[in-house]
Amino acid sequence: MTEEQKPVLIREKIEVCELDRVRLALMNPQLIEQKKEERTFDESAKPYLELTMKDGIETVWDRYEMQQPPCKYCASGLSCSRCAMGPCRIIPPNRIRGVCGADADLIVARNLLDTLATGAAAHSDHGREIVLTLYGIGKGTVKDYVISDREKLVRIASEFGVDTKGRDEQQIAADLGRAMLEEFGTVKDSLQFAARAPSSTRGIWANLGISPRGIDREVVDAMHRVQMGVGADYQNILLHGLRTALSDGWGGSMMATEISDVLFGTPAPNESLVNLGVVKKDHVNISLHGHNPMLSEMVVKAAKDPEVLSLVQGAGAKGINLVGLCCTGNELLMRKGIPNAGNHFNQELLIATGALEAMVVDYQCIFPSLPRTASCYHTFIISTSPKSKIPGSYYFEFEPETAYVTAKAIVKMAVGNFRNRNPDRVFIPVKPIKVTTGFSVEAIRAALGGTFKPLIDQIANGNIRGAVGIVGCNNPKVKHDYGHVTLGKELIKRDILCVETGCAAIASGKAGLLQASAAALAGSGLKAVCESLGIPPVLHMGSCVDCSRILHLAAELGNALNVGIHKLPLAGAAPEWYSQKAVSIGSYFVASGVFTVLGVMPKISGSPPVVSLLTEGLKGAVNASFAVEPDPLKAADLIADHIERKRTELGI
Ligand code: SF4
Ligand code: MSK
Repeated sequence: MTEEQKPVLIREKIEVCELDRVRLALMNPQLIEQKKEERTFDESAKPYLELTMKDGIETVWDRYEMQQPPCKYCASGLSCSRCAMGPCRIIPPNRIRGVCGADADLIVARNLLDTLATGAAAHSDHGREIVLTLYGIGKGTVKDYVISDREKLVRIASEFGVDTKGRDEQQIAADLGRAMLEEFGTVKDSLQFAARAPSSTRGIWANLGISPRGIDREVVDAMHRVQMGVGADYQNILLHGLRTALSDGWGGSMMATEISDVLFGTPAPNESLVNLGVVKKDHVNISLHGHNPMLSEMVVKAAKDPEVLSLVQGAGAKGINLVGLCCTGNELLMRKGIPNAGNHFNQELLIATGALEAMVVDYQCIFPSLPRTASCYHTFIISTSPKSKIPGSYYFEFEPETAYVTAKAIVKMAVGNFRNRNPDRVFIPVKPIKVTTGFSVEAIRAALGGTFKPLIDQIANGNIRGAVGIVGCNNPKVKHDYGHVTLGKELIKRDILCVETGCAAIASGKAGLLQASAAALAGSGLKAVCESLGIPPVLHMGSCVDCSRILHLAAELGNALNVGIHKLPLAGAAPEWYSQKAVSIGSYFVASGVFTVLGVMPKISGSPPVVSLLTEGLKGAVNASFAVEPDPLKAADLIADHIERKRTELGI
């Protein structure tokens, strides 16, 4: 779009009816107090929860209550509406097959593969958009972005066999971009980044026939298998789920991570702030929410534009305060030190500060209800992706070719909205918490003196018993942030290093675990290591796609010891997951050999054979499995036992 173009309002402006608010408003202070404590573990969220309950402003917790009790067939994976002969439900003793003849195991497995493929597609499509931008830079069609990490560009180009000698950045970007785009539909037998995995891990994949091939192919193959009349063997369906997940972890997500580093800079340790207290009373506040850093990076640039700054002065504000949310927020926090207002369940509460001029979103994890929440305030919801149009939002079509002009128009619109703010409704009673973030694989290696040997030595001598990737979202089935924080605290106490991404990492930040001083909460071995390096015991490794950094780190450790990933004292955990993307992440962790504990039961309990395959049977295939444990203290026991078993097997 050009600068003259105006945003389009998607459908009509949403107005929340007063009656609706009166209906939802809670008058009983004791009930409000009780619900506030039941709903969240995040101290900064509590005053806002109280406010929204008093004012009848609907939040995710209210909608969750409205949905109770859930359909037990759907909850256990036993309903299917895949074709027009249905919908069907498995209700023993009489209804034990759908109209087509599918039994409980098949229906559950198909539903799970569908879920997983959705998540893998979301991550990988995000990755493709980042790579397309790199390619556009190379071809000269994208001019608003630059290569920020040339060394990494050259390193990855070499990995992809792209000639780098004597060639400029643009030429390398074009060839690397093209080579990566071809990964989505490659006819090769395996994705390039999968070569990073230890040979023993790759051997396991090859033996099982799950080496990840073209990313689009695996997702299309998954969609084909769940069509009525194709896959009828639940085991075969789930095996392809592992392959699809691997194409995300070692393909789409890894490309998203690596090329985001090339374009926007490889994260290095930096200090910032988190929680809802990052909003500033006297500034124009703009939140950046979603997953893809392309738009948000450009908004950061546009917020410094002299023309925009003169408008800010004219509006009577002291400046522009950009704050991140969810994973777009993680990307900005890791690379730019932009403060982060919170994770998934902070998105509605951020609007209740009354001081947010605009919430700018790209895609994924954005509640469709945000315009309803915003209609109770002056906040604009600004959507930007043709894939993620939201009724009641203002829409600017974002394209890499015109990124700066669009970002500037968005920031100007937010600045113009400052005058509509009602000062009497501004509510910022909380103080932000300090965090240290930016632990990319490169940054960890650098902190260790250029090699992973010191980390391996500390694991071998037992100061660090092992490492756990804690990842994933918030889910109203779990008290907000309780699962993440409790598990993290319990593990570091047992000398287990935590590496975190996504909403888990932000939860830890809000709880003070991303500070070097949190080493005091760790066991004596981990504490000594953290203090000598000046690092927190919980390392922030980025956004959801950056779970690929955790895979990469695991691969580096496996390669250094010349063992498969499954031999290492590692584990994964997703204590509060909700998203299809989390199903893909958990599955590529397990398929790569990492035991993974889920805090929320997937919709599979309707099929004991599927449950048994995922929690036991997979051990015989990929040497790792899932466990489900809602209590984070018990989950810590499972993880610690697993890590000790792996240590014994390694003879350390
Ligand atoms: Fe029913 Fe089979 Fe159609 Fe599913 S695919 S809706 S089980 S007939
Ligand atoms: S934002 S996928 S709620 S981690 Fe990545 Fe958070 Fe989960 Fe979205």
